Amino acid sequence: MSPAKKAAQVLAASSRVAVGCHVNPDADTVGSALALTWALLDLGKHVEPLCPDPLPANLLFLPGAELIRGAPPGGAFDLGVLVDLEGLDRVARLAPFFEALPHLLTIDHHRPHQEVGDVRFINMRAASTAELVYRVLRAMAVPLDERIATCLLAGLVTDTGGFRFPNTRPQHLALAARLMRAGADISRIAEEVYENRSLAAQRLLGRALSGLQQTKDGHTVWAAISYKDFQETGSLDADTDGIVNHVRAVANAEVGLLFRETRPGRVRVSLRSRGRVDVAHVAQALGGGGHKNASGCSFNTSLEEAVRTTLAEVGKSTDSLP
Ligand SMILES: [Mn+2]
Repeated sequence: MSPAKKAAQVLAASSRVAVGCHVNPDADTVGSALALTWALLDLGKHVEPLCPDPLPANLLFLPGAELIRGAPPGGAFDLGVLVDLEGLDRVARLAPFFEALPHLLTIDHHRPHQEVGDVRFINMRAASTAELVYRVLRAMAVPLDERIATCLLAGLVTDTGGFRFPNTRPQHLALAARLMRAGADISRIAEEVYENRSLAAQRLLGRALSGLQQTKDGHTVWAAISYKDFQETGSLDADTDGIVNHVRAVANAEVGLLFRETRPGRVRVSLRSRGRVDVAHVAQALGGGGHKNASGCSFNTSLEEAVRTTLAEVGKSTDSLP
């Protein structure tokens, strides 16, 4: 049986389902969770979508965003579904709740660092979790409507960088067409997600880009945002979303890095590759994880120390490049 059919079977057999999104939620985890929520509600099931963090303002347009709760609900559940996450640590304080459920289904496209769930639908070649959820819904014979299509297309659009990243394949454009025919408005999704930034977030972007630095060989470009930058612009870590893609956009840069000192002594790093360098490999060596072209890790050190350590590890992969 295909993993999509197996997932569909487990969902069909459950009547009370909790769906979990990852910390620092993005459109793929939230869109996937909400598409599943609508489908299961339509089938007459009790569904609770959960997220350990509040949704960023640019995802509140997603149909059903108001249904997402931050705390585990009361009552018994037969099934937990985790979407777009590769380890229980990614649901943070909700982990004990999901771990205690009788069954756990994981639908994801990240390289797993934990075998979470007794039923797993993992496809690392997928560009988004949303397209895997689409396959599960199709296996369940759930009809697409505007709500479900909007949630899935939001995940697909953002995880392919608006169909520009190297993970974009013809099947993604075909799926986007299918979702648009079901009522999803792609230009509204793009506007809501990408052109909804606060003034503080835009000013933070300006600071990050004005401090861009480059290694001597030009392969790696990085920006560092200090705790002071956050304080002086009145912005939050969620406002750094997307900045790393501007960093990588420098001509000939193979790797783009964004360092954020989210609080003194705590640094989070986003790594992006154009495709020749496997940044999942780099992040794993530094205790993090992710995809070949997009990964992350964190440090409990100063900003300078985090930059030095990361550049040394990235150098092992870029030194051999021409
Ligand atoms: Mn994803």
